[in-house]
Amino acid sequence: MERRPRVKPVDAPCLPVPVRSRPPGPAMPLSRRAFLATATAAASLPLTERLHALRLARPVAAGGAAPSRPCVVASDNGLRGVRRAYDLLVRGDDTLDAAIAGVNIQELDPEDQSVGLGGLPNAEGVVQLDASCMHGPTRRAGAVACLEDIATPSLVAKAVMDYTDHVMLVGRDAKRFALQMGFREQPLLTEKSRQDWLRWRARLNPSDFWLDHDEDVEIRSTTGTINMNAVNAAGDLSSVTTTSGMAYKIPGRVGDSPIVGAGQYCDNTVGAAGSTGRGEANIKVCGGFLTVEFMRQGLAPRQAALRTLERMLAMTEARLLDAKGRPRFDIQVYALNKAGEHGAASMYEGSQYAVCDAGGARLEPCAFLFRRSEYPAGPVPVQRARGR
Ligand code: SD4
Repeated sequence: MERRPRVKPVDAPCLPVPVRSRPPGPAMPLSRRAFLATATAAASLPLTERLHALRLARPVAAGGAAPSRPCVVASDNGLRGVRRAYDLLVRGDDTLDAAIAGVNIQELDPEDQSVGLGGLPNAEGVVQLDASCMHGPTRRAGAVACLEDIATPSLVAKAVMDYTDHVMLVGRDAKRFALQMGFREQPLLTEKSRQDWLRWRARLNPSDFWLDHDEDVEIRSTTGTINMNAVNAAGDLSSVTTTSGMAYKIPGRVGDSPIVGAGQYCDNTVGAAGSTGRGEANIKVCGGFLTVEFMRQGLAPRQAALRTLERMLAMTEARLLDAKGRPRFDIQVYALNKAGEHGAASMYEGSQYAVCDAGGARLEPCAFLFRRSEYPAGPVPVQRARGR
């Protein structure tokens, strides 16, 4: 007998939300003399301390106006999702239900190649999904990793949370659990993602037996992921992150997204945070947890996100840094506190995040540690296991 999912998946993608044209937030007031003094003093410091000093001096756009609740914050691909989640919060829905309904839009969108249906596959052409969630009011968490053939891993993660005494299920047993809970099995590899994978494979090694096609020079290997954090009018919080992970990853690889405390974290007394980008960098600093802890210590969400990035940088292995200590990857951290203040930061300039509050759904700029022009130039060096 086929059972209906006890957790109702959302299957109707929303229409895109128009981006409100909005002037960037006010720059931090800082005189030229003060900036130069800070920069000069900072020059003699070790890299991370120098970044810290410059970060305080650098006039980045402020992360939003006066805080208001409800508020929903997400990675930039969550612009439609934050609007949906916000609307659900306004009508009184639970914060985790609202956030998951928000990320379901990307999970079920075959055009988003970083999440759920249509996600780019692993090196063997198999789509393996990761997700985790946390419910602030009840202090519960759920996660799945390496889940195949189920388009909404966020809902499966919630089902783990709702119906088991465990926090995480993985691989084929996670799928078996999902099927038992009534989730529908479906092929997740779209024709577009399959073609991208075939091109990637053909160009892996010039001397293998797969022929390269000259017109196929552009290899799409970028990933996206969606993290969403929500606070309602009463100050209750929840968080969720869902992804197909790094494109063409080694089969079985699990990123940060399904790791509670890394890909996302929520403490109902403080706030919620999550991350997108190179998961390996985030796992090593437990970035979601760390960001919430920084907020607990009194940092504003944007400052907390920047601090977490500094820790990621400090924990980066030498092979991923250029001669000037700049990382060869990007990563973003998103943060929301109980008051409805929000902010986000990225290793490199140019990222945005989605937010929806009383001011509507919009994209805001992320703070950053490095200018885009500082991204290490030239070919990525051969990665060697030894010697670094
Ligand atoms: C992962 N953090 O699996 C994810 C991937 C990602 O933008 O967010 N890419 O490591």
